[in-house]
Amino acid sequence: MPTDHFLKLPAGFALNGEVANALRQHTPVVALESTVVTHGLPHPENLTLAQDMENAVRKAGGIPATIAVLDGKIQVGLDANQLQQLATVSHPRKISIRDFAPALVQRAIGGTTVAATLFAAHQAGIRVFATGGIGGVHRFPAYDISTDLPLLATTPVIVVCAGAKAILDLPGTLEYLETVGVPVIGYQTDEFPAFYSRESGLPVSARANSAEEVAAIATTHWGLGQKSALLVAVPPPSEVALPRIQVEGAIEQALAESKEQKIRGQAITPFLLGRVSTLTGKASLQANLGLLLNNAHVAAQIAQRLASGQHKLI
Ligand code: PSU
Ligand code: MN
Repeated sequence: MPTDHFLKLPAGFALNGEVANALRQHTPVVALESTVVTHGLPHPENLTLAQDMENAVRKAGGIPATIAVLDGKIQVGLDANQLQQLATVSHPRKISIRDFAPALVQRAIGGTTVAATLFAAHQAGIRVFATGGIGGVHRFPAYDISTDLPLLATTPVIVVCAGAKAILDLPGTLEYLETVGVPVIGYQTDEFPAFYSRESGLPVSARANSAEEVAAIATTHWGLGQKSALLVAVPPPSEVALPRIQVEGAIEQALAESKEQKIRGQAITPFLLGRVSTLTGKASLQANLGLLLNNAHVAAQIAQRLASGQHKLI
């Protein structure tokens, strides 16, 4: 057991006191992504969502660790002021793993992507992470593959999501995850969800029916000596989920606009998600908020089982 592993964090990290205590005492900790706060949601929904996600983790008996870059450090766990600063700053950076060092040196403020949050969570010894949807293989251009995927291949953390962002090439994204050996676990489902929608027509690699089963599969996977993440795909709650056909029209239009405006690189995901959100109106915002909260709740339950060891070891 890496008892004081987190005390050896490199100088570029700042570990929140409450999170440090939780890790020391083996209280369940759930890492939370922050690009959704800086680039994914409008203000003030971004701040209330971040606070609600933290509360959802606490209600389920866990300690939240929202990860972001502020004050020249990779912050693992934010206090109320830091969260507010992150949610209101103008021109925040979108920070993936290669963007950390420049952002620290230049004392920039930024939200961390799934890849960057995974990296930081693992460095701090956190084993469960909740997000909305992972990045993946883009539909266009197809060579645009999110750093989220190679990081999932090499980082032993449970990532709880509602699948991959619906704007992506979902079959291509699942093929990549198969190639690099990341288990894709459907949470009480056999189908990979499509972020806003419960259905995609695509299968997961295994199904788990409870938090306990996820914890057992993760412990067994890592116990074999495997180093990858486990992707836990949770369908968005029925009350907020949108039919896939309704979202697809908006995605097609957003994609056409992105081609026309030659949007590329880091900017494409926020652009497409922003356009889909505008085109589908309040319904997609409600779906996005609902699935994020649900994922935080499920992640906390998994972290609880993992921390208590209340699962069968194979
Ligand atoms: N939510 C948004 N916009 C984003 C993201 C989330 O509304 O840009 C981030 C996620 O953090 C995800 C990342 O990890 O987009 C993937 O972006 P890219 O395709 O540039 O790797
Ligand atoms: Mn990209």
